[in-house]
Amino acid sequence: MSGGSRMSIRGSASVNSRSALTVPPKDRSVRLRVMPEQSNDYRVVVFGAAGVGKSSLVLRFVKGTFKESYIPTIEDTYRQVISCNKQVCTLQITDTTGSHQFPAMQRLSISKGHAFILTYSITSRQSLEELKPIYNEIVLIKGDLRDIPVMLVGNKCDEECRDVTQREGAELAKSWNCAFLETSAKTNYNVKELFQELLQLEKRRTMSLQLETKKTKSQKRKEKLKGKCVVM
Ligand SMILES: Nc1nc2c(ncn2[C@@H]2O[C@H](COP(=O)(O)OP(=O)(O)OP(=O)(O)O)[C@@H](O)[C@H]2O)c(=O)[nH]1
Ligand SMILES: [Mg+2]
Repeated sequence: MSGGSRMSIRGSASVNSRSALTVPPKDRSVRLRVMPEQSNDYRVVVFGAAGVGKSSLVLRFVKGTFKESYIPTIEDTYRQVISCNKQVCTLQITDTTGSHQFPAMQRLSISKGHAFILTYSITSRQSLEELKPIYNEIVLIKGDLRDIPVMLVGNKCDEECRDVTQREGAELAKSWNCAFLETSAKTNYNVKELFQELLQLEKRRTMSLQLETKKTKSQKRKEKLKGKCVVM
């Protein structure tokens, strides 16, 4: 497929750290400057077998769109501004490939990720099976998952030809000690909830999709003055 070799960056103000690797070797000082570790980034990684709807879920969440066509992904990164501990923070969503051709990329995404969305399609038992090695790899790399938000997601729940029951999904999630939701990127069912719940699972920071930043002193002063103004 023509889109098979695509590697793009989308979303407003999106930056893909991999793109920095293309800087010529003699420009190493520049490379260090363009890829600082952004401590206020919150990195969510979306995993799952090919065609389960990872890109569709992410695009539905980030852009509010849905396409019936299927273009396989290699890796895309999207960025959104959110609130973290009442400060502005960047939610970085990595939409990974469903093909198993890039294990090194998968390991890198796991080690850099703060939270994980493990997606299968409710129309394919095989896609649920394919999540198991990914989950094991996350456990291997991250160790204890108690402090790491993980969400098991059964997508395409608008489809009638179901191959995995809701109960089976919930039971697997229970055995993995993670949260579970069924979603539909097509009908926009539970998509925002998925990201909201994932952020709420983060116990080390207070995360919210809504921007609730602390007001600066000058903002507070302006608001106070506004309240005292009388239209003559
Ligand atoms: N009915 C239905 N179809 C969906 C849904 N989500 C995605 N699809 C369709 O499933 C196909 C694959 O969707 P993608 O989002 O590209 O799947 P993916 O998991 O990103 O696939 P890879 O990038 O190859 O790993 C597309 O034709 C989508 O239109 C959904 O919720 N319901
Ligand atoms: Mg994709």
